[in-house]
Amino acid sequence: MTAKWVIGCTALSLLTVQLPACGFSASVDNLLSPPRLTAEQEEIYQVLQSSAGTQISLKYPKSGERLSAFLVEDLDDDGADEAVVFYETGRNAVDENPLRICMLDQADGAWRAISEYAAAGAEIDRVDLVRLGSNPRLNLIISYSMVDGAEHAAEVYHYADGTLECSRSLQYSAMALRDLNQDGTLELFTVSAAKAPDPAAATAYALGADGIYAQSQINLPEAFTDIQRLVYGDLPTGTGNESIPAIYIDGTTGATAVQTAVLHYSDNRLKLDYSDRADRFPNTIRAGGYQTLDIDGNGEAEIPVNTVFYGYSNAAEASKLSMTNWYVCRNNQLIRARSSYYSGQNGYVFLIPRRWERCVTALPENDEIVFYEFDTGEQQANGEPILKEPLLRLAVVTDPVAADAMQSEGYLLLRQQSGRYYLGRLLSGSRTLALRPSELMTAMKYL
Ligand SMILES: [Ca+2]
Ligand SMILES: [Ca+2]
Ligand SMILES: [Ca+2]
Repeated sequence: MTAKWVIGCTALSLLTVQLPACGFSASVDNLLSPPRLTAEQEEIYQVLQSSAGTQISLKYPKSGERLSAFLVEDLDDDGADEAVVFYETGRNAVDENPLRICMLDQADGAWRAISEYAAAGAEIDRVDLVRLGSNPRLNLIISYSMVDGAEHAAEVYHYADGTLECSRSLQYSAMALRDLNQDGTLELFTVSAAKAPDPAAATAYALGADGIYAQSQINLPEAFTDIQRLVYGDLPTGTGNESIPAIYIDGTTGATAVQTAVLHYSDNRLKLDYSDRADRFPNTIRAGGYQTLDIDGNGEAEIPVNTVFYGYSNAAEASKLSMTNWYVCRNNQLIRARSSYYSGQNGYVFLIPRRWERCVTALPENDEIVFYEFDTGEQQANGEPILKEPLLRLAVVTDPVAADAMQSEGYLLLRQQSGRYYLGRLLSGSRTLALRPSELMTAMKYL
């Protein structure tokens, strides 16, 4: 079970963002052996066995805050708890999905099974119990992954008048329960990859007081074949200091590329704020590892796109090091906010100080990245820049002895994280371009 949980959680964090990253609220004991049942769970389990048979095995959600096979809550707000149990039954046919949900209620102090349901997927991704929109009822949202692991489904239930009603069945690639418009109520948000003939689409559901969903769907211009992640951030409207909460969708296009579309939700409607257009440059297309994130910590998300480092635009392809530019969206256009050196392998971003822009470049040297001032007036015959003084060396090592030795040579230890030592050596270079240690500290972002 340990392996399966860990794989499930890793896959979730890579593929989709559904509320907080996977919660390891289960204790170490829980991960090593099936959780011991409480007296109440034991009682419910006995009733389940007499209803569904003894050949059953409990099933546990892979992520989220509710990691138990038992959900015991007051679902209909009548003051008494109901129970929902996830399990597989051993008496199914070969081609039948064995995953089941059993609903139990109490009468005269004893549990009794009310109904059994076939689950809408092979594994339970997560279980949430939330109010949606302005409707006061509690919704039990069970999310599933399919056998292939790529497709997902969710069912929204509520318990009323002694029956568990399903108000929505959804299929999606990424899902979130989030207050998209920041009005104090949650919406259910899904994004589906394109599946011919259907385009990729985003859908928001808010549940009205009358129990009817206000549903808004927009088709996404990109033919996303999968959704990598959902990212949230403020998007300035261009009017004073006003900003709106926006949703950034990093989706897969082509074999390994990623593109980003930006939306927001207001007046019960989704609206598209940015998508790539063939006639505009730059576009958001880049390799899959480059994820949209708030790189400078100002609340607005930035989209990373690669280009070549300053000074190398006329040089041969082989000699070029990638520089990553971080873009924000304004009026359906990308505006560069910052430039950086991005090391996906070592898990860091070095934001290029503004006074280095267009006059400092970077080169790999002996497993380090070295930043040089270059001649902005002339270049070498092969198109490469004429390098002047080095300004900074960045190194990442895993050996503590090596890290110690480098510090005695004058490297600063910038961070120690996940078994890695991040080190930087400031070199005098030109007086106007030399960095202070505090500037180096703030320029480094760790992923
Ligand atoms: Ca109840
Ligand atoms: Ca809301
Ligand atoms: Ca930002």
